[in-house]
Amino acid sequence: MEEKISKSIITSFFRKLEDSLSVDVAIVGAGPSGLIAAKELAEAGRKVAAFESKLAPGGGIWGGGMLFNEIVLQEHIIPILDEYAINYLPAGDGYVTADAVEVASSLIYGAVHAGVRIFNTVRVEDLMMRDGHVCGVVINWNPVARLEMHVDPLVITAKAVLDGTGHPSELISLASNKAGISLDTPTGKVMGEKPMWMENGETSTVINTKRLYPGLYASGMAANNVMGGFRMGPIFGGMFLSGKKAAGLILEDLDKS
Ligand code: 48F
Repeated sequence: MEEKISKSIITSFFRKLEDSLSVDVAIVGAGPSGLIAAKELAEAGRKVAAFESKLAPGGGIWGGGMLFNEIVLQEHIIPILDEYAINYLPAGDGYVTADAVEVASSLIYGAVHAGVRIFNTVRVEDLMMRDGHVCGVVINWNPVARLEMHVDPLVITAKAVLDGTGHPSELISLASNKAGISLDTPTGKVMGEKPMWMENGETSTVINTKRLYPGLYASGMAANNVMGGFRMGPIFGGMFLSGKKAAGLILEDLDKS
């Protein structure tokens, strides 16, 4: 029996990995914006793999505000909550609250059931580029990176790559520093996140969600960091809308190619 169990896991995992060696879209970071974008893209019939360095996908949702596991959303986000059948309570002044655990698990479930392959504990450590176009991601086990083991990575090719890594915008920073590419920002470089300003941050996250280089897009707090937007704490409407917008932009470009 033990052999059968081990063999089943190995066989299914490698089937999943092998089938994801070449995808339409690689999502880096399974926070709220990445998960929402991933579901939208998969529902549009695209092959999507998401790579999350932590054991649990969900990013900054789980902890709510200061570990009080409730998040706040604007009332106009209710249709998206309904899409996932997420419960919410009115909080007055145009806001609702939702249970952080319910939101995180629903976004994960939504993505996986739309056909997204989520590879957790896998860190994207580099990009692949050809002829002025980002065309893949370089992956390794996150524990390998954390233990500083000298282990070479593997590569996933992708027509589009979405940086949903949150505050550090890891991938785009790397593309800017290492590949020296000029990003579609006012300075051509990563502008850097500004301090807390919830209202402004919420709006700017959506505006800042864009294609920064052929094949390379940013969503959520990564988009804000790249474009110099404000941070906004445990209010999540902007993250949800940013994920939707990123998916739309990627689909538009994929349809053209
Ligand atoms: O930060 P995160 O939740 O992304 P987001 O969609 O949402 C931000 C909010 O959670 C919150 C906020 C709300 O107002 O400000 O912060 O911008 O999730 C980013 C995910 O990316 C993973 C990281 O573990 C987290 O789960 N991640 C970061 N770098 C890498 C990565 C990497 N190099 N490879 C794979 N995953």
